[in-house]
Order: sequence, then C-alpha cells, then structure tokens
Amino acid sequence: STDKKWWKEAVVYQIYPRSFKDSDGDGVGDLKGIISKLDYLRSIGIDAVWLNPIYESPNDDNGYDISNYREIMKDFGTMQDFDLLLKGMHERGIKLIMDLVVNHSSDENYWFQESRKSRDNKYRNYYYWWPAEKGTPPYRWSFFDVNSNAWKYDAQTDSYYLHYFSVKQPDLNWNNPEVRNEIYDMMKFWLDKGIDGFRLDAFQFASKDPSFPELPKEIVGKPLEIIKYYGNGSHLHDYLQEMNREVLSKYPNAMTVAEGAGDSPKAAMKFVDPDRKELNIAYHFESVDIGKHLSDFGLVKYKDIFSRYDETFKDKGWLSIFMANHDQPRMVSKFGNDTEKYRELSSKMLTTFVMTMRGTTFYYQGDELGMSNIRFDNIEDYNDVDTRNKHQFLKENNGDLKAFLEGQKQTSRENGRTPIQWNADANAGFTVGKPWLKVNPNYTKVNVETLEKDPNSTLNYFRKLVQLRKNNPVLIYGKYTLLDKENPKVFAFTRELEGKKTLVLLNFSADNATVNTGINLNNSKIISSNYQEMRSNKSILRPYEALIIEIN
Ligand code: TEU
Repeated sequence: STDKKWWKEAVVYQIYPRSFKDSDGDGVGDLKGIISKLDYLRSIGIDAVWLNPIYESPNDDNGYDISNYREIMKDFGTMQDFDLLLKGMHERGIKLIMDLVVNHSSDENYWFQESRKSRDNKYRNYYYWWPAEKGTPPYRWSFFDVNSNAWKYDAQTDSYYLHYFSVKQPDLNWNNPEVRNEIYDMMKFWLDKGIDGFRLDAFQFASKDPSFPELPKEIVGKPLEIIKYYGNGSHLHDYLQEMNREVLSKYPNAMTVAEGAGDSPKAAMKFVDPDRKELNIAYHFESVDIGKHLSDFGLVKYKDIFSRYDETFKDKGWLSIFMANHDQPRMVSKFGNDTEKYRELSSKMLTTFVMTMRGTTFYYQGDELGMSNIRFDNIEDYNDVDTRNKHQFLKENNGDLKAFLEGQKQTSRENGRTPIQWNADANAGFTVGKPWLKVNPNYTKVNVETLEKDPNSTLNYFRKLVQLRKNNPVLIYGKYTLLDKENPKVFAFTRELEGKKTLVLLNFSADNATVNTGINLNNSKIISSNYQEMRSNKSILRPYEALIIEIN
C-alpha cells in the first residue's frame, strides 16, 4: 500500500556481528568493531541495521541461545559499548533493529536452570516438561538435534523437555502468561534504550498445544510439513496481538519483522495486516526454501513466488525482499553465478532486483562486495551446530558423509558467515588474531579497500542503487506488474506510481536473452545498467545484464 512509513522506504543492512569486524584480536567480531566501521555504514547509504543476537550466550547456536536477555555477550563487549554503538548509529541517521529470540532460550538461562531443578519450582512452567511416568512423549522433530528428536530426557526431575532447535535451546512456554510478561518487559527495556525495532526470530513456532497430540501420520518424517504444522499454533496471533497491545503500540515508531510468516501469502498477511494490529513486515521463506540453486528450480517458479505474494500484498500489509541472510548460502552462489567471469556482473544484477522489487530491502553484509560461498572440504572447518550435528548423525548411522559434505558446499549456513573482507592484509583485515571461521581466500581481490577504488565495483554499484531507490518513490510504493511471465531467463517487471512508469529487466542467465515486454521503448531512457559498455542491440540482454528504464 502507499501509506507512507519509514520502514517501507528503508534499506536494511544485516550485520552478523561475529563476522563483521574484530577489534581486540580474539578472532571474533565485536561491538567495538562495528563502531569502528560506522562511517563505512554511513557511506553505503543504508537506513537501518538488523543486528543478529548480541545478548549473553554460551554460543551453541551463535547467540540464538540466550542465557541473559539484558546483558551483552562477553565476546562482543559490554553494555557501554552497546550504548555507544546505538548513539553512533543514530548520529549517522541509521536505525537499529535487534533480534528478538523468544521461541526458546539457552539451557544456561536462569529461568531454565531453575526450571529443571524440581517439578514444583517457580519457573517449572516457563518451559515444556513431559513427566516420564506418562511414557515417551509424542514424537516432535528438531531442527538441530543429533537424532532429530525435540524431546530430551533430564534425569534430575525424571522428565523430558522440549527443544525444537538444539538441546541447548529449550522452548519457552508461551501458554504461561508469566513468560509473556517477562518477555514484554524485556522488550521495553531495549525499546526504552532507543532501539528502533525487532526482528522476531522463529516466532511462528511459539504457540504449542501443551497436550502434545500425536503428529498426523502423513507428516511424520517430512520436516517441511512438520515446520508448517509447528508454524500454525492456535494462539500464535493472540500472542502477537497481546504483544502489540502491551508493548508495540506504545512505541509507534518502532518496526517489527516476522521471520518466518506461515506457508502462504494469506498466512503471511495475517502477521502484518494493519487492521489486525500485530507486526509490520513479513519475511517469508518461500523464495529461499525453493531449492539449492536457481538451475534446479528455475526462474519461472522463482518469479511466480514474488508475483503471488505481491498480488496478496498489493493493497495492504508489507513484505521484505531479500536473497540471503546468515542462514543461507551467498546470494551470488545461489541465484547468480560466482565463476570468475560472472561473479561481479551477476552480483550487481541481483542487487538490482532487491532494490527495485516492492518490499523493504534486507541486504546481507558482504553481498555488496560480491562475496561468494566458501565451500569447505572438511567437517573440521565447520562450526555450525546444524552441519556438525547432521554430520554426526550420518556418521553414527553409516550415512553417505561424502555426499553430505558435497551438499553443504552449496547449502551450508557457514557459506554466508565467513568474515567480512576489509582489505588485502592477513585475514582480510577482519582480525589480527585467528578468525573463528576461515576467511574466504578470494579476499586478496574481493575486499572493501580494493573495491572502493574502482568506480565500477559491486560496492559502488550498491551505493548507486541505494540512492536510486531513495530518489525514486516509484521503486518503493509503485504498483508491480510482471511481464513476459514464462521467459525462463529474464525477470521483467514494471513499477508504476502517479503517472510514472519504470521498467526493470534482469537477465538471470549467462546467455544473451530476448525479452518480450510489449512496451514501446522509443521514448524510454535507461537510468541504470550494470554494464559499462554501451548497448549495441536494444532488444537483446547480455549475460546477467540488469537495466532500469524510465518509460515516457
Ligand atoms: O531461524 C529459524 C528458522 O526457522 C530457520 O531455520 C528457517 O527454517 C530457515 O532459515 C528457512 O530456510 C532462526 C535463525 O535465523 C537461525 O540462525 C537460528 O539458528 C534459529 O532461528 C534458532 O534460533
């Protein structure tokens, strides 16, 4: 809808603090590191930062296992550093969105430490417990458990506790109003510090039926089906409406993003329909869960996802547009082409898409440099609990480890987590110590310092596109129309607002490609291109070419 909001106009840049910049040589990125790069953030023109979790955590899942929601992780610094970071961002006109991880906590959180002590502990009902005398609890699948089992037996009280993610991430019991109030207070604590919003982590899983009925037979063994089931708890939207009433409505300038927003455009709308008073932006997974690589699922299917969602959202509600995050491989390695010849061109083409499609742009750190997958050969190189536990399971069950590792080269979350490449010095200037995760060896060429100097680099292209988006409201609020729908190589669409019409042509292939837009381009003007050389043939797009054209 054209109802104006700052968060619709913002380009949000995602910082994975562990990998952004290390200031003290321990090999782990930190808040002082981010502070030292605030001028860089300002220079690229972004409006807001979404910061992955920085709260106290034993780091079983890199901060997504929180042991204290009101303290800063030791590796990352202190609360004083945080206050300086927030101040420094605001001074530069950059807003700060924090991660809100409240489907689960760490098992080292005080609440859980208490909860597991005895069956009548004050905090017992902060989590889900299944007493062993009731028998084995009905099967629940787990994302990160070595045996894919979300119930863990705890001898101390002869009971099982629930963990959809790792054993160190017990699920909080949202049926308990005390839990909800604790969370709301904690949210106010951060909002009162002046932060500008939250990204709600995995919140679609928060509502559970405490009687834990047997899973429907047809979904057992099918993770994607089980995820849908988990995402559809009957009280989910009651909680979100309560959260809005108790907290969000009191901070009208803060924005909220629903990570994971159901399994259909209609389901996603429920999270952000303004009439329902829940959240602001839906961040659904269909466009990343579609498959391993563009060549597997194809552009026609990919275009259809964005078009279907836009159709549902054209009059109300709001979406995010993204191609990567810290749970995904690098965007250029999944949707583009990271070979020497096309890495830069295709990176720029993808950047063009996320800057011109309707929805708030969420842009992942390093993509402006055209960073690509690391493709580790050895399991020892991986730190991620997801990869390590799946590998362990296969090992114990004589699975095909070689095939697994080959697959991880394309899909592993670690591909997107390697340290940011600042310059051509040792460890890419990320740290003077030993980086927690190996640096991509292409850093000698692919790094901020080198790319700064080249006016045609991916970095400078990103800057240009951020400005282009800001200066053209049609790219933010304009109506979207897909053209040449069945074209397997080209994503072509128009955006229209108040008599202004802009055409976007994106060649997602390494071939020359024709496109049939049905639009007369006689009086048109190319306002942006990812090629330097002039066009020789107006009707054929060159490999990975991206054009933005003003019509009439
Ligand atoms: O991820 C939650 C989540 O649902 C994803 O695993 C999702 O299924 C997947 O990305 C779809 O492609 C969040 C965080 O982003 C992730 O880093 C954490 O490990 C996880 O929650 C647990 O907190």
